[in-house]
Amino acid sequence: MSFDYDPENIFAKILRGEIPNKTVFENEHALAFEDIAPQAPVHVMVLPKGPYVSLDHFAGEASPEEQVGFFAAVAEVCRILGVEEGFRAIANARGHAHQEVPHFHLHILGGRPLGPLLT
Ligand code: D5M
Repeated sequence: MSFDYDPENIFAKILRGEIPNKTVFENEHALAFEDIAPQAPVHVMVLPKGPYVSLDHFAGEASPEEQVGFFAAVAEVCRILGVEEGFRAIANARGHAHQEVPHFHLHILGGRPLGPLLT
């Protein structure tokens, strides 16, 4: 599988500061911000700063430092969000999963009972 990153995707523009966002957390590895159309009381995107299209791209090609840094940021975001009672992390990839933005991101959803995971 080859991955072709589009540097003009909307999350790339957010990372470059060209589009505003409601930041929850940022460090050298990751940015987390509120989803523009939240589907739960807590709905935050967490994305690595590197140019990765999808979870399989990130997991296959990001360095160990980028991967550890990203998942450490996810843990910090969960702490900030206060989702002790539970949350769901979703990564959509490509057409069958309706990925809208081709920069890898995790949706963190919570703040209420979410019900069973449906396909
Ligand atoms: O979902 C992409 C998600 O990104 C979707 O829930 C809307 C959100 N989105 C799109 N544009 C913005 C901006 N500008 N700010 C915040 N959130 C945004 P996926 O289908 O996983 O690619």
